[in-house]
Amino acid sequence: MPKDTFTRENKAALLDAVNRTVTETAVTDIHTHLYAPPFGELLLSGVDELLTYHYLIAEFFRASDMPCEAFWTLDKTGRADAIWQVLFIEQSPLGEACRGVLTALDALGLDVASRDLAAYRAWYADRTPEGLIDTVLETARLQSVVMTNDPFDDLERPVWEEGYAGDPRFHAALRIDPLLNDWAGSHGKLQAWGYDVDAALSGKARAEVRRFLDDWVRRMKALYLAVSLPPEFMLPEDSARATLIESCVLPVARDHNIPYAMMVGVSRGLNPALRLAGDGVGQGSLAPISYLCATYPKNKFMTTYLARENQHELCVVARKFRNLLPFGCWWFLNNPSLIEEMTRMRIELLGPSMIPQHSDARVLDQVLYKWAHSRRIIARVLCDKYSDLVDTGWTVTRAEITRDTEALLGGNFWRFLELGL
Ligand code: FIX
Ligand code: ZN
Repeated sequence: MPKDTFTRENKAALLDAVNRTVTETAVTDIHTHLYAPPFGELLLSGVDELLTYHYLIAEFFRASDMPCEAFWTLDKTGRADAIWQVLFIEQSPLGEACRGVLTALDALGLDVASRDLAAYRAWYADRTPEGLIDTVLETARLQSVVMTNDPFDDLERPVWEEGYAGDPRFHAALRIDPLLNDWAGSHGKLQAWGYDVDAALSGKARAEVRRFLDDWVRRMKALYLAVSLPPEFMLPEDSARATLIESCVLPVARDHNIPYAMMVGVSRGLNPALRLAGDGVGQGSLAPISYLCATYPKNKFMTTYLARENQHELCVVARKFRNLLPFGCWWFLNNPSLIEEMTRMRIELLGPSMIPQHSDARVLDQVLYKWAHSRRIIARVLCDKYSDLVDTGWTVTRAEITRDTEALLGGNFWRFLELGL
């Protein structure tokens, strides 16, 4: 048997090859909240940002008796100090988001055992943002990341309008939550920007919304259009959101041959006192996704659901529609036990025709932990699946493992973008 062919006789070598390949293959991170250098302070990094991630803020309020209002009066350093003290010193940092901070610091070569927050701050103070980006992307082995780009964001919009030159490592995704989830509040902004729209979404207004979307897809060179949606999201229905999706978003996405991504199941502001940390989850319905895939076969859709309960049905719907690409383990699902369960189920139902993970990183350094942790789990699942395969008498080559892993960690996304329907 050739050296790079694996059978049930050389399983140890097979498992070693899978682990190495998943560890080393470059990733395209298809959904993040990171920004390219020209966006300046919108790109967050450093230990204080890691510690004040909203996942940790939610956990802090469980473990501390500090009133919310008192916490929000602290500056960034004060908040980070409080979180470090309560979540890392007064109890063990067992939760996934806490563990993530430590994985990230360790990956950067910092001494996690020292528990020396001042030393971590001093290390970061010596880095330039550009140097840190290079180090982090190389260490995490990320080929590129997709940003979340919101034309309604007053800090972000001017950077685009002033002629953002682009950075090959950072791609854009046009995010349209205010448009679809708050037409009553957002149509006035379109008017102010020179689009002749009205609250009732007349024929003229729909054409103008299409012009708005078209302008921004072009300006950003957006790889896809995206929105997050509440558990109640439904189609078809008589609502501004439904009209905007069917009459504006889908025609523009089709014209540009780009996917429309829906992230479903977030209950915004479940506990508003926690601000960004106060969002919750609710079980959604797959009916709108089936409806869209069947009714618009010339459109491409990407979908992730926030509720664990929706994951199996999403796989089944994806089996029926090649214009649907399921992706990632979003937010409250981005925990080892749930990533493992979802990745196994997706491989079993869809083979390697999906995107197992995205980072959702809000802080640059987070990709170090999010990808390290997920790579381990993806590798474990693939080891089991290839092992089951060779048990049948099938043989697997190193080149085939590389092909499948590259598809899962980025290739499927790029191929889906190229797909013509
Ligand atoms: O809507 C989103 O893209 C979410 O990922 C965020 O709103 C959320 O706050 C987050 O960071 C989850 O990981
Ligand atoms: Zn996100």
